[in-house]
Amino acid sequence: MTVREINFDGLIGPSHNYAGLSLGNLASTRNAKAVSHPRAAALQGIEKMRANLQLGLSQGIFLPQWRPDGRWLDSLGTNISDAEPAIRAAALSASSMWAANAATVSPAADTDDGRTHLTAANLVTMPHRSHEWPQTLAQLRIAFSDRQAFAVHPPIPAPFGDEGAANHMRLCERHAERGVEIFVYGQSGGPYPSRQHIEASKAVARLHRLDPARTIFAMQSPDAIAAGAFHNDVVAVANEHVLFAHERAFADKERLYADLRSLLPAAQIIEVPDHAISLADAIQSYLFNAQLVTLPDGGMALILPTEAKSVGNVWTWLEQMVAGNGPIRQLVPVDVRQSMANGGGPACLRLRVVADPANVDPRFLVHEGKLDEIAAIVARYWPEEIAPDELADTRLIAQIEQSWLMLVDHLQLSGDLIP
Ligand code: SUG
Repeated sequence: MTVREINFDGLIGPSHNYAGLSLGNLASTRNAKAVSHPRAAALQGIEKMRANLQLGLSQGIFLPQWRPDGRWLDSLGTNISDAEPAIRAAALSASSMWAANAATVSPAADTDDGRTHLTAANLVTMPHRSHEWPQTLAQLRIAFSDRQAFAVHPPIPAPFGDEGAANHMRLCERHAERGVEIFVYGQSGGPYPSRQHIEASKAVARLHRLDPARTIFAMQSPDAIAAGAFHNDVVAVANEHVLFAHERAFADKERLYADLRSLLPAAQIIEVPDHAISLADAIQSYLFNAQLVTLPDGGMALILPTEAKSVGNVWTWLEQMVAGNGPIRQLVPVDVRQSMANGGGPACLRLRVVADPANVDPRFLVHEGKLDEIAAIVARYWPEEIAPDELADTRLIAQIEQSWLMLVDHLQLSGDLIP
């Protein structure tokens, strides 16, 4: 049995567009009504997966969702041509690409019944994301259908907002060993909503049968939310024994760091001081929205957006860090600009699952050859661009639907996923 970390990336769907739907997500607001490039977006995501494979990491995939979401529109008593523009855009959103918001995952080593638990996130705060969970849950139930290895839970009921792994960190000595799980929740965020509620975080921890003595609930700093950190993973990331975070990420960092160190003495906290990189620069560059991964040789790499190279002195700081004697040894910039323009960096695009790949439905695992096939489908069918006033165009809708069907059919998932 080889338990390892598998990164499941959300493939960017053919309806990817910039509708400015996420209040508090500065990139989404800034790029509202820009022309999007779904084909280039998906190919960028595929290249990121390829780069991960080349680093020797295990890679999985989640499929885009069926859009427009006719069921959701139906439940609102409307349809894609009659819906108001905001509802239409929400029904067409490709936001399930940000797989870090698909679910919260607790690996088997942390749970009382020795199974890996996954809870689909309800994403109730943002209307365009609130209808993601049924299709997410359907995919999780197929990918992790082995009931001896996995327990897949439906979402926490509203009104308790849950945004999944983006507000959850796990520290341990090695992935397969028992860890400490940290749930980060928000309480206030100035003009912006806090999307993760403590009631939801506590419910997930209970459902996952975690040891309360090894579970931490930490409040996100209201300053961070107000500055645009709508999820904790915009200002902090953890991997094995390393926590890499901005100084102003948490409401009470001293307490969090002390609790973590007492539960995991090996923990190494790399804090970026505000005077070195301001919260604003951290959020603009998304340096923390990185995949912090352990490479096969045991060193760690930070897979981060190319934007981190061009904001303030972020890159210089990072280069000094990797030149030092710390655990992070390598910087790997990746171009995910199409996703970044909606506030989604490399870490948003993936869900980490620590498990034995042999227990996962192989249709959700990828290798180079399969990525080539998926890229060919994307290149052939995905729309090249979408302008905001095209969202009601029946030809575009037909193209989006056909693209999805071609992909799902190719991956032999049509029998399971056709809505
Ligand atoms: O929920 N953007 C997403 C970005 C999610 C990033 N995920 C993590 N940080 N883990 C969001 O705000 C923008 C959609 C639009 O405006 O069209 C959007 O939903």
